[in-house]
Amino acid sequence: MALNGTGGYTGSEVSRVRSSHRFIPFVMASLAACFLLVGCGSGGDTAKDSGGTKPGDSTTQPDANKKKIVVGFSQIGAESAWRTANTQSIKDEAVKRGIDLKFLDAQQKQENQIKAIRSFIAQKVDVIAFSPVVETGWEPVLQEVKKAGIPVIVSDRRPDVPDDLYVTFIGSDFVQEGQRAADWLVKKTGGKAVIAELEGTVGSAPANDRKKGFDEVIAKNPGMKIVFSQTGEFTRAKGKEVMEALLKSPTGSQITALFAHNDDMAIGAIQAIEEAGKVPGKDITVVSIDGIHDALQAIIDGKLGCSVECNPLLGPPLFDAIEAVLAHKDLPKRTVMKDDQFDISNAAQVLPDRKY
Ligand code: GYE
Repeated sequence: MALNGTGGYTGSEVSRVRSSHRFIPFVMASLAACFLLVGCGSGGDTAKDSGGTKPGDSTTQPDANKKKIVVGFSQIGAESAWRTANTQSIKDEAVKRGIDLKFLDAQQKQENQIKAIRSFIAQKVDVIAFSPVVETGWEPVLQEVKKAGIPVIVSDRRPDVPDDLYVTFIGSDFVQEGQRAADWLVKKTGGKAVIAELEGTVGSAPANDRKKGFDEVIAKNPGMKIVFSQTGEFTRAKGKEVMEALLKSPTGSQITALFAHNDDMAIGAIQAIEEAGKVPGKDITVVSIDGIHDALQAIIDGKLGCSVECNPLLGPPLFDAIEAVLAHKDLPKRTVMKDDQFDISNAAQVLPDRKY
């Protein structure tokens, strides 16, 4: 969808979304007329526009007359504590707003996500939302969605597609997260380190962008060298396995720092470091991304140096965007989540309230 100068959508794009949902104002207008006729419109703001049709607002119409918003969401899987928290946030928010959520878990497979999206088209859902497991290969299926006139909202990871194939993208700035992890490491090590890197899912936006941001900073510091880089697929088990193998190799014995693209891999790697008889936090400085509960605990325990936060609680902004698009409101092309950063200076304060 083309952006206009003010960060919204051009008139023709809005009307495309509008026309695909033209039944909503129509139904609401009919309901309003009905209430006026039978005299039960008093005291309520009968539907002037579909912006007033928020499900869960039970003040004006009996439940039976309300058309529930139906949303299809294709989730990547359940690889990390971040993902579990993200799924919970989305499901909770749908329940809170009375939205009918059709949620499908793709178990890390793009083909499953494509199938899920096609099934949402067939079911004629009001909005399709998804978090793309990898960046590329989405154009054909998103063209199909466009043809069906269903708006697409992207959450968490960005697909590499033309702008007109989705309405809005809500998620964190992964490049900046990588930069922040590197900045912390440069400072902590005085600009001298032999670094191993555990990358996220191959081809995924967070793996590509976090690496890019991290590398940019490291390249400016001649005393910092990345000597090993391999995927740990964003999981604790794989992070541990890869680190175990590395520590047995000649390269592994030189490592003084580890950058993991997420906390789960860092925690798995910390176990491997300890089992290899080394001391995480002393022999090897570890930095990662997400800011999950277990990472904060590992910081307090002195094993993890820093975790750059990546906020998984995307349910509220996602459903705000869904309701806005159905109410024909302009949306920015991109909403960046605000993220914090944790190390020994603040982890203990944050831990008690950390739900994930
Ligand atoms: O950092 C990682 C997860 O896409 C931001 O995916 C997300 C990443 C997150 O599995 O833990």
